[in-house]
Amino acid sequence: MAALATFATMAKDHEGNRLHGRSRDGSAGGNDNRDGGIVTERRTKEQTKTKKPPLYKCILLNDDYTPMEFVVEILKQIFYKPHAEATRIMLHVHQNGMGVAGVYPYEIAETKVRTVEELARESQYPLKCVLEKE
Ligand code: TYC
Repeated sequence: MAALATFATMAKDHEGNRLHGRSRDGSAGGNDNRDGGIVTERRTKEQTKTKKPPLYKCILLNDDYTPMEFVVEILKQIFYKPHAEATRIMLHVHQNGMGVAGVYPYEIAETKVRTVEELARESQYPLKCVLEKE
């Protein structure tokens, strides 16, 4: 019995986290009670392998032809901005030449840029949207 307890104490999981022998309920995370009453529990915090992806700003550019209402609709429908914020961003772009519509991981940002320019082209507006790494 002592030998079994020692084994449980020394056991490591596939990430090298030490598993610890225990004889209580098993309510804590990472437990496995298939071992005749010995319950194991992680002592160390589980390592997170996922890194945050680099983020990219979708920047709307001003032009003289795209209607303000069209830009507001783009901000609402593609960038999920509420009406008041969409209007504020549109006016910022109109007055300052450019402005951030949203910030996303690369593939999402790239897809939004394509969608914006596709919708603009369909309506024959010159609206441009570009990416900038944060
Ligand atoms: N400047 C445009 C106008 O006066 C409006 C506009 C705003 C266009 C933002 C593009 O990204 C833009 N109709």
